[in-house]
Amino acid sequence: MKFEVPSLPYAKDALAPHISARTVEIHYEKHHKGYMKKLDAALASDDKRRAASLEELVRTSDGKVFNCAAQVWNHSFYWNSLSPEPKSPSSELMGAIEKSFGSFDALKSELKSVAAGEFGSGWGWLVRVNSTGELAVTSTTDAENPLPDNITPLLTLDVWEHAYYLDYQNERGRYLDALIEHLLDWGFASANFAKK
Ligand code: MN3
Repeated sequence: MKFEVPSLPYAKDALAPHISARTVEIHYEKHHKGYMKKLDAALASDDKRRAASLEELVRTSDGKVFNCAAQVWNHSFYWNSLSPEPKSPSSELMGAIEKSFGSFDALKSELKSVAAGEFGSGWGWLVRVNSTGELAVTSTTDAENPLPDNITPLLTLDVWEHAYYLDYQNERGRYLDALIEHLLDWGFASANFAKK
């Protein structure tokens, strides 16, 4: 298996006080790396799929391999969606935000409402719909992600309970406020938006 979980892009205590070092430690070391271990085990005797890229596996697999590969991909994307020193949107991204949502504040409020409304475990996303070029906010359930739908993810918010329960218990909304107000890195979203 050539896949490895990438290093965190910051120290484990860098997101505090909004996300504690203990949450990052368990989320990254146990959950994120745990999905990679399960993916390794699921592909142990499948040389063909072991040769695929992680993104190819996400796009073409189903069942357990999809679930593990997508959870590895989603978590790497999540860590990069957050930053202790988040940047603002590029002027190109801000233009698209205003076109699709009316204002940056309206987008933030939509992100919170859609991510908070995902019924169980899942993910909130800001995406570009490649067929129209419009931005949209969506949520997905469990390991599902927007990659197989010809949609380009720009940012993600993990709304599995393990992402916030130690810090916020059942209060998903307070966790989402902390992400949206303090940690979402619009510089990362701008770089993803610039990819054609
Ligand atoms: Mn998670």
